[in-house]
Amino acid sequence: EFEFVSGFSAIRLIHGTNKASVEILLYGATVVSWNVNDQKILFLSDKASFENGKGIRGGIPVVFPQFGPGKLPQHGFARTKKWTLGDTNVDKQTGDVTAKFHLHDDEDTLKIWPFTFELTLSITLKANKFEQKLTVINKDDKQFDFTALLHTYFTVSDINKTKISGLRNIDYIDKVDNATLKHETNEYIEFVSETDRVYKNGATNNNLVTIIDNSNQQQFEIQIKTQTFNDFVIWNPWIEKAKNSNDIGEHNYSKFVCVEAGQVSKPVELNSKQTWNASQEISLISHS
Ligand code: TA6
Repeated sequence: EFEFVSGFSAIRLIHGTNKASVEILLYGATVVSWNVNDQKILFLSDKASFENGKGIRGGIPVVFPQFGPGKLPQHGFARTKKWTLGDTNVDKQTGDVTAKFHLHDDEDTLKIWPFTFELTLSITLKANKFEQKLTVINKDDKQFDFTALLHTYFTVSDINKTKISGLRNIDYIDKVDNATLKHETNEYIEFVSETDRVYKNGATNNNLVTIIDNSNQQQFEIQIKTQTFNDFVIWNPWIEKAKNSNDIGEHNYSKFVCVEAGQVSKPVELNSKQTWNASQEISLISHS
């Protein structure tokens, strides 16, 4: 079923099984929560700012058409625009709930990025899974290039006890070491300091990245499967940067890890009138 929250500024999808729910703001089509059996899978900072002009600190902001800094505002404009709600659907057999969100060019986007386009973010909530499919349509009569990413913040009990698997033997750009290109030799990525890496084509080799939260007996695994998003960004700002950030704070640094499916190491070149699709499917494997 569906519920509108705070005067239509957000929509909640509710599944009949596992008390599963997802809440999505029209602002950025940002998913701000995904809960299964009262467990909060996504991190949302208690200092997150919901004011216009900023991405939300937590949940899943959509990065488009530019990842990181550059000509456009950091991480592009999709995460700070108001999207519209399109079709919604409940599958009568499975109870799976889908909602679609749309964004297209307007006066403001054309000023900084001179192309006509349409984005659709389709979100499906299943009993213990959650899917996001991003569609980009080039409506212009010329080609445009873009990068795109789902900037997913996962809750962990303690970053010091969190491990990520599935990225072994993949080259990555280490953004905290002068963007040096390195090769991942470890089975598990662990966190001991600020981490900001772009695993290139991480998804084509393996197609499955797992987050293992090992704290206090509480063990759960989250699996991320992707299509077309060929890169994975892994980020934790660590203590100092969290402390100096207005919307994170020192108390939050250990409570999340960003594992971000995207296409960022090589921009997509999309011809006039062409469509590009990419998706992630996140599964909750076990929890206690
Ligand atoms: O995806 C990682 C990253 O690009 C980091 O470099 C870090 O800056 C983070 O995103 C957050 O960016 P934001 O603009 O939301 O502060």
